[in-house]
Parts: sequence; C-alpha cells; structure tokens
Amino acid sequence: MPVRVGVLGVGVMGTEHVQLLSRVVAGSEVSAVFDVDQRRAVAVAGGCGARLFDDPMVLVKHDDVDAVLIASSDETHEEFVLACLAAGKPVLCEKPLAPDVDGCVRIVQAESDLGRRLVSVGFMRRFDPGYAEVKLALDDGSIGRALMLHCIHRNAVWAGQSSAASISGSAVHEIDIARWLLGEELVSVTVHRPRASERAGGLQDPMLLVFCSASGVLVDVEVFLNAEYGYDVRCELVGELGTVSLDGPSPTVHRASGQTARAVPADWRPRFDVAFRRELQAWVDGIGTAPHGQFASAWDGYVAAEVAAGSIRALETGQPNRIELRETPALYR
Ligand code: ISE
Repeated sequence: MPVRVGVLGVGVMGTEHVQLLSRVVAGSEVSAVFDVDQRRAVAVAGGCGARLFDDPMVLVKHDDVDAVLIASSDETHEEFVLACLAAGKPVLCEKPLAPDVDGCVRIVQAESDLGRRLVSVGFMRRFDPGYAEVKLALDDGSIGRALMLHCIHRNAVWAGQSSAASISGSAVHEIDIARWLLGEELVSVTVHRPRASERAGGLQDPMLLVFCSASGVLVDVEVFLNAEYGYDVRCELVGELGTVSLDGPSPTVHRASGQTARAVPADWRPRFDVAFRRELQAWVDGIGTAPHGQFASAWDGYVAAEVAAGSIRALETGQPNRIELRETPALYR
C-alpha cells in the first residue's frame, strides 16, 4: 500500500512536492489537497487524482490521509502542525516550523507531551549530495577540526516585506545547515550592514551575518537576495588540514567559442532538485517506522527560529547578540 499524503497548500513549493510525491517518489500517492485558493487546488488535485478538501482540519483527520505535508503560508504552520500531532499523523512542514519562536515552543511542547516524534521540518539542504560530502569530510577527519565556515546565499530577485524577513526566510537555511554540518550550536551573532543595493527597494540587502559556534568556529553568511544574475548558494568549510566546498552553481560545465561556462539556476527548485527528491523519499520511507535521522526535528525548527530571532535583534541594534536556547526536552536528546 502506498503512503497516502495530504498536502496543505499548493503554491510554488506545494505544487512541486505534489508532482514529486505522485510521479517520482516510490511508495507514495497524493490522496488529498487543500489550498485557500480553490482554483489552484482544483487544478493540482485534478492533475494527480487527489480528493479536494475545503477544510484543512477535516483533511488532517481523514482516514484516507496517512501523513501530511504542509506548504501553506507561514502563519498557518503552527495550527496545522498541532492538528497533525492531535491526529497522531506524521507531518513534514516547510520552513518555518512556526512564524515565531513561541509558536515553535508550543509545537515542541505538544510533541514532547505526545512522547513520539512525528514532526519533520523541510530543511532540504540536509539531503543535498554536496552538503552531505562537506559533512563527511569533517566527520571522517580528512580536513581536520573545523575552523571557519564561509557561506553565500544569493537570490536573483526578492520582493520581501522587510530586512528581518530575509533572515527568517533565507538566512534561516544557513543557520540550520551550519548547525547540522558542525554538529554544534551557534552561540552569538553580529550582523553587518554594507551599502544597500538600489534594487532592494529600501531593504538592507546585502547583509553579512557572523556567527560564533560553541567551540569557536566562525561562520560568515552573505545574504544578498537581489543579486540579479541568478540563484547562487556557496559554502566552504575550512579545517586544520584542508578545506571542502560546494562546487556550483550547477554540475555541468559548457566549453564553446573559447569560453568555459556554467549555468546559474533561476531559483532554489532546480538547484535543490535532488535534495527535494531525496528528502521526500526519505520521509515516505520513514513513515510507520522511525523518522530518518537526517531530518530537522521540531526541536531543530525551534533552534533555527531562535537563532534567526537573535540575528534580527543584532540587525536592528547593530550590536553583537548572545543566543540563549531553552533546555532540550528528553524526546530530542
Ligand atoms: C526561499 O523561500 C527558500 O526557502 C529558498 O530555499 C531560499 O534559498 C530563498 O532565499 C527563499 O527566498
């Protein structure tokens, strides 16, 4: 029997997930779809043979839904994840787990009270083959102890609401991947504000976030969301014996007319295509058994939100900020 997935929200990411779950991932089908935009929901449900729901809470509880994928707008995430926990159903929630730290804490509390792990957060970079190799080079000792991590996060265009939103929506991926790669927490942050691009509509773009990890590794992150030329994510981990870095922005090199060229993807979907496939396959494979250890848990979702909130404070005050985390509940230790 395939795992029957109900999808809440079929905008850009939800539609992408529906296509992968119904056509690419082995052992899954999309059985139910909800979206606030009925026309969009009808089109997506029709394309994959799913049943259409006009109430997300009815979808979550329905017997034809074994697991739920949340790709709706950020402000709905907490309510939907809590409903999945109440129904005892595995849930994969796109980042952010909740729009603010308190919402994440409520989810962590609800899952802890339940006493079993059902929540995974869609930090898909953990399933990217390039990042996996960076992690392996650190874990197998070949580059020695980590000293510095240099990260770049560029979007082609971004019409965001605020400079803070570029931290909570984009830099948050760097926060999660830095914790995952280094296997330790980020304990302080400073945010530098260079001259802003005139194309950034008054937002602070670019910005440079500098974190320090618990053991003293320095992590610098350039976030530049109106970089114009394409979607470009880079990462180099510097160790005592060598360095390891992502080779990007795309895997293929063209040589013609006396030039060497690599295409730059337009956005994160082609860049992380393999990661999304592997993430969804791992999630489907883990349903009914234990969640795959590579997934960000609800606790990781909380920590990412807490570090992002600390970074936003550092952006606003211009001062270094210490990041204090709550005590890790037993379920996540
Ligand atoms: C977008 O919302 C994402 O989640 C992408 O992964 C990220 O790289 C991009 O900057 C965000 O705007």
